[in-house]
Amino acid sequence: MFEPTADQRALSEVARQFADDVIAPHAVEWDRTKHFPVDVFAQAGELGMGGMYIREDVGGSGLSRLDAAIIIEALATGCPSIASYVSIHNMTAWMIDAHGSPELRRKYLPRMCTMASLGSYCLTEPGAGSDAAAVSSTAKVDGDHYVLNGVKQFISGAGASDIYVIMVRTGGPGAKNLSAFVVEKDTQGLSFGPNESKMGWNAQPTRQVIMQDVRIPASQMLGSPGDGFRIAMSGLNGGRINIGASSLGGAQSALEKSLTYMAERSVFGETLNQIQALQFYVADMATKLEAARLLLWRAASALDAKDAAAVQLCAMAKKFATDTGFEVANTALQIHGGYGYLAEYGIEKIVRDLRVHQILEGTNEIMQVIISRSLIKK
Ligand code: FAD
Ligand code: 2MC
Repeated sequence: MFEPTADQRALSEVARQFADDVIAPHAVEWDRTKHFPVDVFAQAGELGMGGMYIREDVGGSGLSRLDAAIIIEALATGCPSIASYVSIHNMTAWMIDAHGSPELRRKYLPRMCTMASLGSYCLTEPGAGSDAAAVSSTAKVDGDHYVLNGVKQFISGAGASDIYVIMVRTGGPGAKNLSAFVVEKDTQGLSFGPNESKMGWNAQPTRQVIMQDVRIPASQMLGSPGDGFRIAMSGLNGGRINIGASSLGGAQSALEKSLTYMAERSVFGETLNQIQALQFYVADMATKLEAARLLLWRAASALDAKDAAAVQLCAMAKKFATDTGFEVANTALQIHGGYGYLAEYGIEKIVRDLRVHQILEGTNEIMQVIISRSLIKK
């Protein structure tokens, strides 16, 4: 629990090497040019990162949530936006693995595990963000098909991804009347909005997913009619751990850059690392990261163990790790002085990327709602 196993250390080293060699050297450029590096995802897929906790019979790696959190943290030292997209892809694939029919699993997962096919998770709508059960997109039965209509907002990877898991309403109001469907990119009636102009996460596109009479076989449904909200939420438990891990990786890299910079930069005749105020900054940064990491590992272990407390632990870990990651990265920017504000140092990009982790996969206020509900039983 407190110490990764030798296997977990090896996974972390492979992911860190990949981040150092393949991602980090290009991260600032990809942010500037809004480049979504599909070829890099294919390389990550070859290393088993496309189906981290997918069963092995369809090409998955069969790892635990704790293993995955360790991998995502290491990957995010290269670029949190890339690592977070890898997490969203894995969440989408896991929903098909856990809730799809044997046919859907065989049809989609082998290519998703190698990241030859990329996945997107489509829950949010213009009128349904935090209140996810307010989804108004619909799927109406038409013989042995369903016809989907509506708009999904803020969909990561949209337009580039091949596979869309979409939650829509198949009955009356409320959480119990949503269903989840797998929709392929080229399905007639499916289209995408323009790539949103964003503060961060520029190495992945964010677009609307628009459904206009999208007709798909009923066999594309995950689980049964009415299971959609539960499926969506169970995907998010692991997603929230990974978003927290991605924040830790970004912040860890900002801390490492700060230590290097402090050894090089001189002020008032001494290097920055001789100044006690800044020494205390890095001491606090490392301490907070370690505390957040332990809570994250605790939550991941609870999810692996199917512990009844896993939902609130995942919410605690998401909030604590994403708040901590942002705070640490922002302090790293301060340590760099004016240079931290320049794009070429790569610090301001980490701050921008980590800011959105406090908003997506459930805002940190919604994490407080989940935690407080578990404390104050209704
Ligand atoms: P709102 O729900 O309108 O919230 C506004 C404010 O009110 C927030 O501060 C919120 O915390 C607060 N609030 C709301 N309800 C409560 C409450 N009960 N108690 C206390 N405070 C409350 N969604 C997907 O489905 N798939 C994706 O791939 C995806 N990717 C994203 C990528 C980016 C870059 C962004 C920005 C968002 C993405 N999202 C995605 C959507 C994201 O999950 C939502 O933005 C988020 O859940 C918040 O919803 P909202 O933006 O509608 O805010
Ligand atoms: N895990 C498993 N089940 C869950 C769950 C979870 N995390 N959260 C809720 N459920 C179940 C819950 O147990 C209940 O089941 P049952 O009817 O059997 O009792 C059912 O779902 C309905 O739950 P609630 O009554 O709690 O539903 P409510 O409408 O009150 O809202 C809330 C729950 C606020 C927690 C949920 O709407 C939420 O998580 N909102 C945030 C939305 C979000 O995270 N969006 C992220 C989009 S993806 C993204 O941003 C990406 C970047 C990919």
